[in-house]
Amino acid sequence: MAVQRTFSIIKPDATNRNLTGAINAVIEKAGLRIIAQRRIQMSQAQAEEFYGVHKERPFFGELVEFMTSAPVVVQVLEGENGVAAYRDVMGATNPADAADGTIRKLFALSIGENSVHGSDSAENAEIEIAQFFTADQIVG
Ligand code: YYY
Ligand code: MG
Repeated sequence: MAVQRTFSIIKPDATNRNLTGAINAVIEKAGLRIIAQRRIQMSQAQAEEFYGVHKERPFFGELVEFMTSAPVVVQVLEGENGVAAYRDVMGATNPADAADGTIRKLFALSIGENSVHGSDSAENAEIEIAQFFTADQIVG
């Protein structure tokens, strides 16, 4: 597997608790490089577009409300097998199922307030990165 980029969001439950640096330390310890990063207030339209795949799910309204409730940190990460590597260090969606040492086990509050997003495929990583970053903002 080659070096690959993935898209990450540090979510409102984590920024509210001042955990950006602590989460970045776990990311970097896992061997992933943070090659772009910006703190933003996500708009309703941005959150609806970003999570569009989930729009028919019962939790969609709450998810959009949560993602727009406080600032988030959007990031591009790069590393060997980056998409899978970040999913591994994030841990399971529900922190109750997340392995020891993962970001969600360490920091997540619930299945909804689960501290981080990470792309689930290389194709989605490209789409998600392009929603928040231009090529010149990513310095690998
Ligand atoms: O990729 P990942 O974040 O691990 O989970 P997804 O299945 O893509 O769901 C996106 C997001 O939606 C999840 O991080 C929390 C929220 N969510 C929820 O609130 N309740 C669920 N039963 C499933 C997902
Ligand atoms: Mg997902």
